[in-house]
Amino acid sequence: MVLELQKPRPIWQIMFSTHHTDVGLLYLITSLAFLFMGGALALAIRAELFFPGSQIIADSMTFNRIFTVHGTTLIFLFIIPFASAVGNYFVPIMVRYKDMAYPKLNAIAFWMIPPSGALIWLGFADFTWYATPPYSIISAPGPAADMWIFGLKILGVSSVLGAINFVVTILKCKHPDMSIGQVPLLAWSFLTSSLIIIVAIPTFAAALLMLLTDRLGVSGFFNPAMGGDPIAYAHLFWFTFHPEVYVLVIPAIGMMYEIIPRFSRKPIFSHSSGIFAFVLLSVVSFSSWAHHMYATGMSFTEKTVFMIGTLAAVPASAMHVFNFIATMWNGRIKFATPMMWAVGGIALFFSAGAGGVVNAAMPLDFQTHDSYWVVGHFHLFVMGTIAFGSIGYLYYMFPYVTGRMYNENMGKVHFVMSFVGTVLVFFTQHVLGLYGMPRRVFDYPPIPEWITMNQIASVGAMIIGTSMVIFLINMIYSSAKGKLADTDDPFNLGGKYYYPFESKNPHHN
Ligand code: HEM
Ligand SMILES: [Cu+2]
Repeated sequence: MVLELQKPRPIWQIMFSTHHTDVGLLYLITSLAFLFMGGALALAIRAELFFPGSQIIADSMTFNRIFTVHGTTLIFLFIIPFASAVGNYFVPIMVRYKDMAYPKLNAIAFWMIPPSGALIWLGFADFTWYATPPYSIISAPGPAADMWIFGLKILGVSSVLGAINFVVTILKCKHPDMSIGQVPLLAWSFLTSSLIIIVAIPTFAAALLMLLTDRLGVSGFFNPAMGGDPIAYAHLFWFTFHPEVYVLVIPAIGMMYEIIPRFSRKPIFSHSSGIFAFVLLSVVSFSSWAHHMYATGMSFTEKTVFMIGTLAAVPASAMHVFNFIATMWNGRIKFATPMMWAVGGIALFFSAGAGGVVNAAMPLDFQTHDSYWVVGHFHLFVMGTIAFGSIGYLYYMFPYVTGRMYNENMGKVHFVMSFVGTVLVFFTQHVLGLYGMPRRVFDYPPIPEWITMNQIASVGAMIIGTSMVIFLINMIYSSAKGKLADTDDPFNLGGKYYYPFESKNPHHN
């Protein structure tokens, strides 16, 4: 295993490197920085909603800016770059190749992220992560809106470049002794999610360009005053972003596939069904985008088709859950920190999926649409599953990357607090939605139930926030001063039962 931080090197050597572990490290540090920045905005939102009326945020425009940048940051600047960090670090090792297929392209893809992050944060746009037209073309203030559009445009290019690199590395550079069916499931997760990116992102790239020319007044694709149609934007947006939610979740599941067998001290129950479920998910991810649009006046037949298309994702997701349970069954499970995060993530994945089925059922969606239910639904996925899998994997890779061990007790406290916090915030938001509270609101009337539930949610968010401080201290302190890890078996699991990282990748530049 490559131990990058064991021999301290000047930071510029890492910054100008194109070696996959260095680029991985850059992705990792950047994504974690954005995790904390986006998380701070979430706390501001929950603090504001603790009481009805205006508390700490001056007006609704500022509120809109905060939650637009919060969502954009956590999805595009934390979750996706975090997955790229793991992919860069481990995919070449897993397929037994010396680096990514195109190392320079890889570094370029990374270096697109800081400028887009700067555009998004300095602009502080206000039109939600969805850039809702016609507001976004007619009256969203520039340059904030234009900066957001450019930021997202660059991020899209970066994702596509990264995805091409993963596909070529896995399919073309894997060791000839290794069949594609033997490639570890984590690498398969990058292969399938990269293929989704390559198919889906160009549509959004086109939509962004149309949005921009609309804003400049030279076209009217989405501008009703010029004969355009805002619903067309919704189709283009969701054609990209419904599949994109699987781009977010698939690598997190891949990470769980590394953790669960290792800490159950058993091989994965079914490698081939894991592959099959990834492939199936990436195909059906395209059959459901219009479930975001039931309320836009589609015909009953169209709605029914998309409802069935959406439900097709359920068995594919369930296959992963069964695979995890069957792997743990009769295993000698060790509940170290990474395992706790992975198992907690699976439990929340299951709960979030159940909520998704409710949304997918078109008649029920008329009740939940644009309410806090939807906020609860997708946060259970993005926080409960994707962030949980990612953070679990971060603890898992920590000794391999730094050569030191994190503090196990702090890791467990971090997990327990985050789990309790996540349940408090996002289950409560589902209920708030059923009580009729609309999403994306700066203020709400003093209805007693609404106040109580908003307060429970805000307290949950504060618990998560506190646990993240513990996490930060643990990571920084342990990477410098933690006790040295036994890099053959840092978690004391005995033997090399399931251990994909045997090879060393030499630096070649
Ligand atoms: C893979 C993990 C998933 C993620 C990350 C995710 C994410 C999201 C997001 C971000 C939204 C809100 C979009 C917005 O309006 O801003 C959403 C809404 C929705 N999701 Fe999911 N989702 C996931 C899985 C599912 C599943 C498995 C189903 C169905 C079985 C589902 C069904 C829906 C539906 C129908 C809506 C629209 C609700 C509405 O606005 O009325 N989702 N999801
Ligand atoms: Cu969707």
